[in-house]
Amino acid sequence: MLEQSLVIIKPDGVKKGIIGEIITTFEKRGLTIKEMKMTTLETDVVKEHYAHLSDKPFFQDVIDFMISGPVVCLILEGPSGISVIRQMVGATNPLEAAPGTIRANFAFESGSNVIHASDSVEAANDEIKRFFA
Ligand code: IDP
Ligand code: MG
Repeated sequence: MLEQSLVIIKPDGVKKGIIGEIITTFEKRGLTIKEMKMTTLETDVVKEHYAHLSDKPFFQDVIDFMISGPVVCLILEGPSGISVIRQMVGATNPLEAAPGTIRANFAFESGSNVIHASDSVEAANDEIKRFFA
């Protein structure tokens, strides 16, 4: 089943100069880029996107981080796209991410873990509307 995922290359990924490398990783796997844009996110959009973390002590840090610089938003599509892309991204904590995943390759900290990817088809539908309205 073809599935779409909303992927965000976070401000740390953009600052590190690895936009191309991350996109190449997805392209080489065979995923299709349906949409792509560079933008700086607004606080309200990030608050909505990370509403499931609103009771966490690090919530404000996550918001501040996500608006700290430009990001690249993509809609990627492929067979079983949600789980394939989440596997390629790796665990939230890069220290626990499997070797070879994007977070294991490019990050050390949960707070700056380079990339977001939707965790379900339902979330992807909401997130695609949120970031590509
Ligand atoms: P995910 O990005 O792997 O789906 P979520 O639990 O949805 O992980 O959390 C969203 C984002 O919030 C993470 O990517 C990470 O940047 C940040 N985050 C999650 N847990 C922590 C934490 O324990 N400390 C700092 N930041 C965190
Ligand atoms: Mg998540």
